[in-house]
This record gives sequence, C-alpha cells and structure tokens, in this order.
Amino acid sequence: MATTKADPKLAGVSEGDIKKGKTYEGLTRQQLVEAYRLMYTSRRVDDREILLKRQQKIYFQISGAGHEAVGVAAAFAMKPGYDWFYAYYRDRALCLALGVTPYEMLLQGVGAAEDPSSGGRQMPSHWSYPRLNIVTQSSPTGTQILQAVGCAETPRYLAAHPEAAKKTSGDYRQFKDVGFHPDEVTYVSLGDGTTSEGEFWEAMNTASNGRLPLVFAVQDNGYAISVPVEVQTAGGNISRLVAGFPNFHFEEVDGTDPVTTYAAFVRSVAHCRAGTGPAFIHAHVIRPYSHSLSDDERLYRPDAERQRDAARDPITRMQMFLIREGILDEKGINRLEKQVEDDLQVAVDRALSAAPPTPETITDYVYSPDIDPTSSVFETQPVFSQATAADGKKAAPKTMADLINATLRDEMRRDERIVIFGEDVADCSREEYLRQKLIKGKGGVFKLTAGLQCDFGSDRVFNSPLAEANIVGRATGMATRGLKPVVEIQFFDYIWPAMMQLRNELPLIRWRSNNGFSAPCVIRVAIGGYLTGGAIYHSQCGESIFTHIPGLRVVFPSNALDAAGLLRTAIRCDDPVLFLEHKRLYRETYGRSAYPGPDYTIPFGKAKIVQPGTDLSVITYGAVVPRALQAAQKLEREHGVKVELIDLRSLNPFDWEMIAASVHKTNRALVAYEDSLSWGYGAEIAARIADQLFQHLDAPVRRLAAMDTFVAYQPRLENAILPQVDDLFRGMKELADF
Ligand SMILES: Cc1ncc(C[n+]2csc(CCOP(=O)(O)OP(=O)(O)O)c2C)c(N)n1
Ligand SMILES: [Mg+2]
Repeated sequence: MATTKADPKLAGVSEGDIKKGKTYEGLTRQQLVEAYRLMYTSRRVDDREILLKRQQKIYFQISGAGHEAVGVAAAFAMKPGYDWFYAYYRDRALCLALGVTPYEMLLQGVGAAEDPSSGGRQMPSHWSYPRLNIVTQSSPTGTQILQAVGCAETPRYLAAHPEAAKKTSGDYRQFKDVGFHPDEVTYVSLGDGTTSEGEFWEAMNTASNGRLPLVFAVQDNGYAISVPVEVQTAGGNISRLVAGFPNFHFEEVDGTDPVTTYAAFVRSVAHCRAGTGPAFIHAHVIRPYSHSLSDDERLYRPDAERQRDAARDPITRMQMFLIREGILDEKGINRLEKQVEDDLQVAVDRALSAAPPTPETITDYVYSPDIDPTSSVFETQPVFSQATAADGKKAAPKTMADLINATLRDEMRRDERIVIFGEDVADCSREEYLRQKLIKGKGGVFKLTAGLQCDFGSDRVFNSPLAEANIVGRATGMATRGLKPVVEIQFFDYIWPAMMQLRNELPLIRWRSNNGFSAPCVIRVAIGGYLTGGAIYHSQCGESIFTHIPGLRVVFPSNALDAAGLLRTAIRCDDPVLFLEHKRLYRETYGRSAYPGPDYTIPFGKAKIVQPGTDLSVITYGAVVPRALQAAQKLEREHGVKVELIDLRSLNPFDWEMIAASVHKTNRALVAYEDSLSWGYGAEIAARIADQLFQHLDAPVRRLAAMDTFVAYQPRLENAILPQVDDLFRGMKELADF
C-alpha cells in the first residue's frame, strides 16, 4: 500500500508542502501525509454519516472514530488484494487505506442497490469488498475470528495441492475461482469486549497450534458499549492473558499513534509471512463518540474521563505530529482538509441520489445462482458394479455407513479441494503410529471416515479440537476461499456451540454480500434416537431449527443408496448443506445397497414413493421411514388400507409437488417425524397441506411425532417417547377411518 511517488490522492498538497528528509519507522514524509489524509477522511465520513443519520437520510451509523491510526497502520503494512481481511465495524480507516472509497461507504449508509458490500442488505460499516479481499462481515461480535483462521489455513493447503486451485467444470468449482499466494497473511480485528467470546479463544488456540499466518488486531478502546475492560477481561489486560500461547509474535502499542503502530504491524506481518506463526497486536485506542448513534456514553462515562481520552485523539495527535516534525505546516494541513471536504461533498451528493434496490431482488443469492441442486442434472441412474466376494458369491449389500464412506473416498479422489475435519474423524493424529503399523486407526466414532486419512494424507483428513464452533467457523473461512470442507459434527446433540456460525454466518455469506462471497461446504451430522440407551444427549433431532434458516440446504436420507446420492450432490453443489445421518440407520439391515458408482447423484427436493397407495398419504423421512413402512404393510394386510408412503429425503427444499399429487389422490395426509411434536418439521408440511390442499381433504391433516420431552435413557421410556410402529399403525388407521 505504501507509496513513495507523488500521490494523485494528495491533490491540494504540493510537493513543496511536504518537507523532505528522514523517515519514521520506514514511513516517508509523503506516506505520513497520506496516512493523515486517510485518517482525516475516515473521521469526516463518520461525521457526515452522523449528520445524515440525524437528517434521516441514512438509517444507522457506527463510527470508527478513535481507531483511525490502527487501521491506516495495518493497511500500510499489508497488501490489498493479496492479503486477506476480516475487518470489524470500527475498521473504516483500514478499508479506506486499502482502497475503498468514501462514496462506496456512503452507498452502504443509504442502502443503495450499487453498494458493493451488500446491495442494501447490511448495515453500514459491515465491510465486504471482494476486489480487495475484504471478506463480508456481520453484526455478531467475534464470529469473524474462526472464519479468519480457516482463511489463514487455506494458502498452505493450496501450496501443497496446486491441482486444487485449478478451474474445473462440472460442479461448484466451475464457479469458484481460487487465488492464493503462498506467503499471504490474513488480518482479523476485534474489540476488547469481543475477546470475552469463546470463539476468540478457540481461534487463538488453533492459530497458535497451526502456526497460521494470521494477525489478530485487538482494538482496545476500554469499553464494550458501556461495559469497561476490567469487567470484561480478567486483570483488565488481554495481552497478559494471551501471553502464554506458543508461536505468537506479540505487540502491545498505543494505537492512537500511527507510526509506532505501523512498526508493530510490520514486525507482526513479517513474522506471519515467514510462516513462523500468528501475531497478536493489542492496540490501545479511544472511542471519542458513543458506541453508536443509539448509545449515549454520557450515561456511564463522566466528563473527566472523556476529556482524558480526547487528549489522545489520533486525528489531533497526527496533526500536531506533522506540524512538529515540519512535515506539513498549518496551511498545508488546511489545504489537505479542504480537499477531503470537497471530495466528500461530491461523494455524499452522488450517494444520496443512488437508486435503492428493488423488492424483486430480495430473494437473489439466498442460494447459488449458478448451480441448482434440484435440477435434472443431478438425476442419474445408479451404476452398480458386479462386485463379488472372494468366494465368488455376489457381494453383500452395503450399509449406509459403508456407502457414505465410499462416497467420501470417491469424491476426495475426484476433487482435491475437499478437506475433512471434525472430532475423531482422522485415523490417527499421531501419524507415526500409522506408519509403523502399530494401530489400525479410528476414523470417526461411527467409523464413517475410516481409512480416509491413510488414503489421502493428514492435511486432507484431520482431527479438530473439541470445539464445534471451531469446526463450522473454520469450514466457513476455507469455503469462502474456495476449498470444499466436508466436516463432521459428532452428535447432533452437540451442534449448539456452532449455532452462531450456523444461524448467522455460513448460510448468509452469499446473500448478505450480494453474491460477493460464497461458502459452499458440507456439515455432516450424526442425528437421532431409537438407540436403546442413547438418552437425552445422544438422541436429539431438531432438524426444523435448521430448515428455518434461509440459505442452508438440509437433507436427511433414510437408506444407503439415497445417502450416497444425496451426499454427492451436497459436495458438488454450490450451497452450504447440512447433511443429517441417522445413527440408527448407519448399520441397519433396512435400506442396504450396492455402491451406485462414483457419479451417482440425487437432486435435492425430490421425494421418493416408498410404497404407492390410494387411501392415505404418509409423509415422513429418516428413521421413521422403515417404521412407517412396517405399519403401512400391516394396515394393508389386516384392513386392506393402501397407504402411499413418501420419504422426503431432503427437507429444505422439500418436494411439495409430490406431496400435493399424493394428497390429490388419497385425500388424507399424515405427517410423521421423530422430533418432538410441537413446532417440529411436520408442522410446516401439515400447515401447507391444510392451506393449499384444503379442498382435496376428506379428513384433518394429522401429525404423529415424539412426545414433547427429551428422549429418556430407560428403553421403556424411550419407546414411549419416540413414535413406534404401533403408534404409526394406530395413527394411520384412525385417519383412514375418519
Ligand atoms: C454476539 C453479540 N453480542 C452482543 C452484541 C451487541 N454488541 C454490539 S457491539 C458490542 C460491544 C463490542 O465491544 P468491543 O468488542 O470492545 O468493540 P468496540 O465496539 O468497543 O470497538 C455489543 C455488546 C453483538 N453485536 N454480538
Ligand atoms: Mg471496545
């Protein structure tokens, strides 16, 4: 970023204004003037936005005031469009210094269609500029940090797997360019309060352990809204707490001084670029305005304290510095500031007349515009190999667990961008044990990933720390960069630490950045009960919590063949997919199959008729499918009732057409699911049937599901809580008789 030639942006400041001479930590006088111009611009954009907010011409404002020196220092020490940036809302000066224009920032404020950050979808100061590698940011504090870890892991992987970066057609890779530099560095910033978030510590842990090229910039303004730092942070100083993390380069600086802060960034970036490990810069800054325009800091900060801060204001300090060092005189400063004001006025006028987005665009980019996983392209026929066992007999059909493992193996062979990680998914983290053939290897608590590390290497299949947000956050960062993480959450019951990433991050990356970024990846999750002893914390369902999230595809196969086909679609498509694998079905006799070949895919949103019928439609999925089938067969045997049994297979999107066609025919519908009854997945299906198929119904739409409790340990209780064959039989009979 740093330039030495006369800079056209310094129009209004003549070469003569800038006295020649010594440099400051490597910064020339010209660069210092540019630093001031950027800092001053940042402050003035904030001031103008505050005015515009008061005039109700924009709708939100949060300032970077007091943080300007850190931002400029960081940008000067790094390379825009080469290094990567996970910037938080106070990073206005950083973004300006990297090349974002005030006009672009103001487009965010007015929510313009042309706003390159989000096209009017996000609040201002939620930066996203693909051309500058500034990755889309959100409002939850701290969610950016683990994503930055995933981003920082990517160049090392791509350097070791150059094939992975190549453009390939036929799947998501066709639409996902992968660029990287082996020595690139990732920047992530956060406030002092945000260091209290667990995800911060998870990120520190992984960055340290992996010696990642990641600069943490903690901008400590002493407050998180009204909560002072000594309440947030044990002992009041984050530097002291993190000092024990190995492999880090640490700096603690006065972040209101751009020169010393620049020097700290230069040393830190050098440490990262050399591949030595991450860096941690703790910059003490001020917050001269309230937290945001919705906050009034006079309610919790006395005047004296605010005045003490004001004495350290980076803008006035920098002005005084330039004058004291004879770099610019007062006249030169005035001229520079006038130029900034004039340019800003032009930008404000233009932004205020920018067109807003039209409501027709609202649903653009919830999902990939390039690959439709529901399309017929994914409709293929299985190609079963004529595999025979050693004794010449036909090979036994494979379980769902076998076919998922085989599908992962074939896809990894085909696509070098795939990386697999999660808890216990590796064969053995201590590779030497494998090499010396001392052990067989684990490969997942359910063995779904068994042998993959041995086949594909330890940088493609590896164990994560026991931290679910870590798994999903890193996967999101890697996927943003173009890798295809296929990660595992060991038990659905333990997905909740990742909920912030799953609800507020991964599925939103594309929509909130207006297609500037995307993060297609697969989260495999072992789910469900009927385990006899699984109890509360190994039996949960709860899929509707995730089908309620726009942007996330959710699939839930009931048999081995569907699992293979849907998993392959999940991997090859261009959206994030939650792939739910029922533990009880992993090794069930029901639904076994021969391997359908390395290109077998099933489109999302296409249900399957397990058994055709004319008297009653039963709509279900997952482990209820075999149970409902048994009940339906019994009903036909004993009462001649012909049930049409529909296995949804994918839950978002779901096959409304097939449901509607079936109900047209049978005029009766029962929605059966394993989750607890109230607010469960079937509630939506039942409501849709009642709403849209009312005139075709001869009976009320019924739901049959688990009781509204958790699943108990004692099998008698578990049996009573979860829907069983007898319950399904009774439910079907009642509805058929209605
Ligand atoms: C997870 C989460 N909790 C609460 C909030 C509301 N909130 C927004 S900013 C903020 C304080 C952040 O303080 P700090 O990290 O010190 O950054 P600063 O604003 O001081 O720069 C809070 C509580 C949020 N955005 N996200
Ligand atoms: Mg703070």
